[in-house]
Amino acid sequence: MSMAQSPEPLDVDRESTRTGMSKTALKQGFLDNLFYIQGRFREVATPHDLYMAAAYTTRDRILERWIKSAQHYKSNQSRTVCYLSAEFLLGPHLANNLVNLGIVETATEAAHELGLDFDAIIAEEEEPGLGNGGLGRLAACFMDSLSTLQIPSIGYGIRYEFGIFDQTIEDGWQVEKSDNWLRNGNPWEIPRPKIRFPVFYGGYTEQYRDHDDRTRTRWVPAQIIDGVAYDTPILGYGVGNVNLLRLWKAEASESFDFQAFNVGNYYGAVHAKIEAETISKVLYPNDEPEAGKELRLKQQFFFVSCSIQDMIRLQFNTVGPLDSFAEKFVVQLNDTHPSLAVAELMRLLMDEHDMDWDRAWDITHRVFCYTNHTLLPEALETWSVSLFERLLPRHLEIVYEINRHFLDEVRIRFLGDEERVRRMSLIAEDGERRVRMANLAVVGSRAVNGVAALHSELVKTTLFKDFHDFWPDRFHNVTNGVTPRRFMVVANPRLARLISETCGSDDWIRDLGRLRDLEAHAMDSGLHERWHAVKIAAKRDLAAWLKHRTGVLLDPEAIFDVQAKRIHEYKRQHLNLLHIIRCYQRIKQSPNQDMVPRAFIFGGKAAPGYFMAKLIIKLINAVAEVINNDPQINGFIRVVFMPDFNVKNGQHLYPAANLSEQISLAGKEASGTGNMKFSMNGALTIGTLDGANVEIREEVGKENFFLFGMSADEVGQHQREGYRPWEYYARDAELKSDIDLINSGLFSHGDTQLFRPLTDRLVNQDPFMVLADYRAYIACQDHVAEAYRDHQHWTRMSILNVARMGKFSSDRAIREYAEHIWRTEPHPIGL
Ligand code: Z2T
Repeated sequence: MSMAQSPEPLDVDRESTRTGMSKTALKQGFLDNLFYIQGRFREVATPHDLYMAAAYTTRDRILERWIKSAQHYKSNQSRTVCYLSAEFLLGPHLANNLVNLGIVETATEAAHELGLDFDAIIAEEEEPGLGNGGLGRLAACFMDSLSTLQIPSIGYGIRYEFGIFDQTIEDGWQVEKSDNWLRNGNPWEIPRPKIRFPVFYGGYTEQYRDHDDRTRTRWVPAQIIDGVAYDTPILGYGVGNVNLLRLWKAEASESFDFQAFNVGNYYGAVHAKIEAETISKVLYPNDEPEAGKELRLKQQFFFVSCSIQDMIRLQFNTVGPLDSFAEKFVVQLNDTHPSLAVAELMRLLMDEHDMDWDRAWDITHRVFCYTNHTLLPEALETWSVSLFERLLPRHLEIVYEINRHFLDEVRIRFLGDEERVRRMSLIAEDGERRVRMANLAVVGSRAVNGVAALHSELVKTTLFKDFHDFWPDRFHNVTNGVTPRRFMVVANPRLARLISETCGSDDWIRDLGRLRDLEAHAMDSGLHERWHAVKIAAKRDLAAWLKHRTGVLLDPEAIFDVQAKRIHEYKRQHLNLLHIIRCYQRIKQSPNQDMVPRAFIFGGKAAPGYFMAKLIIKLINAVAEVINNDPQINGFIRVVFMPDFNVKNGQHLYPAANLSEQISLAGKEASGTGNMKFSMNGALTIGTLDGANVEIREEVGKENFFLFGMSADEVGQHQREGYRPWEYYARDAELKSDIDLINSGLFSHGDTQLFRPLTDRLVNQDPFMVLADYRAYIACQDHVAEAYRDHQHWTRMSILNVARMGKFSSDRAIREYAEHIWRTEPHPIGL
């Protein structure tokens, strides 16, 4: 960490071109960076050169605040939140940093005076897609809010060389292309080659006697890999605080390399380098664990070990002795991916820093907190004991020892209840023995939370019922939130401006509850007109974007009905499809009926190995092709699949949506966060009582939310009574004809077999009860269409949705974590 003083301006020019916020300073800074870093003149610069110069000019202004923050945190020995996450789905930095610096207008004017197209410069940025979906994006929103709330924090993760794949659609199928996001350089990161830690793998453990004749354990690894820090500054909105996102890149250990050279094995040394670097090479593109992938376990241990070693280094650099480690640091585990941290901290405290078990455990279990993100049983991580032992022999010993202490406690409390002991054990013993990472995380943590009220209840009553019986006070809820900076101000500047003008202030950007001020104007016809105009403008922009990318032309007057999220059966994109097919059949049967035009828009990636999800994408595109080209439909309904849904593309989608599809089977979506992003941008929701939908509906009012379908309780009941989807198929003639139409080959050039795996699964198994909710969904969609006819009323509902979304700011979520879980205080850095 830099010990330097905040840079004193050497002279006026330097001050103004590196840190000045005036238009002149920005222009000069930009031209200097273009010349001295990019080696370009204005006349020969490529669009990418211009983007890089803009990025450096912005970064210059952040760095000064960063050094100030680091110095303040250090000298105050501030309690620090460490957010450990295998994923950070950041999205593009430039526009977001300009908003947080408060210089969007000045920068835009500066660019125009230089004759540059600023929007084009911003669009040049390749986004760091270091995450799959909600979980990774949540981590990014939390980083923004931690800085904005001035809470000292470090995000720790992996600097994947390849992030989530780029999706293209070829012949209707998803095709994955590798995401070479670092190809043209990354101006936002600062490599820290001297912040480097060794990470051990494999080998064996042995006992030895130390100087005090105590028995100690030594881990003799078979492989050592170095983790090198790459830092990205995360600036808060309108504050001087800059926190750190520290991502680890794997490199061959210098000492290992040297050994290979000594025996003359040059090729061996180079090979070791290549193998070492594979550890941070690529993000696993699944939203649930891929069974038994050794490299994935290596990745998890890699970033966990580097991060904990770094925290111990910081402890020595700031506070001193390790006894106060749990006062200096709190670690939030983002799902179980980093839960090896529990065993790794124990190992480092005992084996490297001389602590006995009890002292080490006392610290460890006060440091960690764990967030659960799913109830889906197939998404709970376990690792086979044999793989675990081969890779992390010392950690297996520690896990066993934690388990022994823990199960002794369980046995004392629940005498003779060996069935319970078996369920709560860190080791699953049915079949091949496996380490249960969720149980490790719960046992090793001081607090456990779910991500929406319903989900946190289900965590207590189903998933972790035994643990809740045992430690009721350990369980919490923190409903997710999203950052209004990126998802309102950056994504939807027109709406942001209208809100600020209507409320007479932009305070809502840091205090989202202030959106309530809009309610006073919800009946104001002047506002209605402007609100509608803002939405139409966003719809035109999106339509142009989609026309350019897909060739499909949408009517901006139509209802923009959007479902954008990972493709998964539990999210039920196929339920949406059945409604589209119903609309299609209705028009075919009575072509002259008066119906509200709709544009059905989908976006989302399927895990490359998830066959059924990929088939759903193919079916969306197949249905689109038929409907969009049927002259009888005549554009009344249109279907389009937005390729490569990611943060950047999502920013085009949220502002343009009229209707947000949140139609998962109740009890399956832990929270959802897209639901919040849409509603904040004035879309109405059609949704089930699942995840955060429940709370969104409570906030916006049930009259402003289109609810349908079974509740989580009803789902459970229905399943216990025996669910027979084929009976729905047999009894509901329209449902039957919609499914039969898929099987007819109409959407597949006569191929009656292509979609059989999907339709057979619906009729015979239907694990996510699409057929049970079909009728209610169709009826609810009919209400939506009727409601849309009354433009005044719809606009009023849209305004009220935005006005009542204050709760769903990630600032509120972070405040709850800080107060109830972390017990951290803000440390303001002045401007
Ligand atoms: C993920 O994005 C989510 C849960 C996971 O469980 C894994 C991934 Cl990659 C292991 C999502 C949830 O599905 C979603 O409901 C939630 O809003 C989001 O995490 C953030 O909590």
